[in-house]
Amino acid sequence: LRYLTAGESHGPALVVVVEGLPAGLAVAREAIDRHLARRQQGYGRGRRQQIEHDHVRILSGIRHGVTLGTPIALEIENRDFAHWQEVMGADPVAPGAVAPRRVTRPRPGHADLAGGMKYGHRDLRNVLERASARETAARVAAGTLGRILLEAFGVELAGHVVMLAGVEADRALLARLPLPELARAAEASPVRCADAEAARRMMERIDVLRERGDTAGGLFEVRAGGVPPGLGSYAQWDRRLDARLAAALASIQAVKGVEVGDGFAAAGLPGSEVHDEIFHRSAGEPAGDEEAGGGLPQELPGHFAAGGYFRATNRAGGIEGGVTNGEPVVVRGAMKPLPTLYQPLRSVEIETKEPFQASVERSDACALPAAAVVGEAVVAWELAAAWVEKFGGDTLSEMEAAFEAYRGRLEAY
Ligand code: EPS
Repeated sequence: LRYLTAGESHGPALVVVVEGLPAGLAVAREAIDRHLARRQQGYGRGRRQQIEHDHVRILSGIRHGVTLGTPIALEIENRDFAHWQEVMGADPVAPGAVAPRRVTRPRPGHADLAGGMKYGHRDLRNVLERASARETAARVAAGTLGRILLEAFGVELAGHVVMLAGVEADRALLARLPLPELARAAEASPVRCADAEAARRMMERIDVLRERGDTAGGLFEVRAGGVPPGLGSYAQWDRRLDARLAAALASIQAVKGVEVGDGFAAAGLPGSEVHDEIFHRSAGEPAGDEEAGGGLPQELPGHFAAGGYFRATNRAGGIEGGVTNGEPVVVRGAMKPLPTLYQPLRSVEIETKEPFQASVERSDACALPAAAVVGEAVVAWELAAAWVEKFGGDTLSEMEAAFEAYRGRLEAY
């Protein structure tokens, strides 16, 4: 399974080509549009989101609502292009003419200067147009296709915000929520945080920062439930699923850190407090209260039931040795505060080499809720890719047969 995106932020459109999905998978255009719309929401977004109303146009690979097994090409129009035709047009400009809206002032924290040096661009617009997080719309479209495949097998996903600009959600509270409830509560929150009290304080924090011309980052988490054991592999470094998820999350614009399971917190604890003990249902019925009456602890919500093995904790985030273990996959991305600040930062003009103070015309004060939706999409994609590798097949029914055979094997294990 693979995909490539193309498109500039203020160009005519974003496009994505997806290859490797089986034939026979029902895909509704509305499902892709729904996730595109979710990505555009979130408290702290700027004026650009009032211009864009992302919709997907399916150019190939899907006919009458069903995948053909051939490359799927999707297009998302940039409505803002209407105002940028002269700036972003593909045709040559008159000799000697200066491109309109030329950028020669690299913004700290953006790709501008490093990208200009790398490609020899004297107009930094050539860098920023592609480096922009607008590109994540295309990734949500692709990720939704992966998600639709996973959902056909009962896998559920939820992306949500756990910390915003230092305001922490109650993690113990969130950990107790079953995945559908977590997803519902996050969906209802303008900052995509399922802890309503923390969400209120997060919005206040965004208001304060925006007032100061500043920006907010934070931590988002993606959980996937109903994931069978055995996706990914310890056999080779580039097949380890945690490594692939980490790369996918780190590839999201402005993400500077990734955690799998308890991640950085686990590094400071003794091993006895970190590793998830293994139980088997044959030892008795789950009593729910191990301390009081002995018996077995409770299975975790989102656990993949096959074969009777389970854990009572999930500090590993559902992955051991680069392989899923049947517990929910839990990963986190740390997003830096967006570098496009109304409050100026010092930089250097690339023609004159003179210092200037970088500031902007429009920006998002916070895009963390959107990053949680993009996180869901890239996690769905990596899980779907591992799924296709394990269960193979050119058609969905071949894949279903392979999955059922595997499930039977797990029951007997
Ligand atoms: C972005 C800057 C802003 C964001 C944009 C990403 O765009 P503009 O410069 O046009 O105001 O709104 O995000 C999107 C357009 C989007 O759909 O997410 C950047 O520099 O990364």
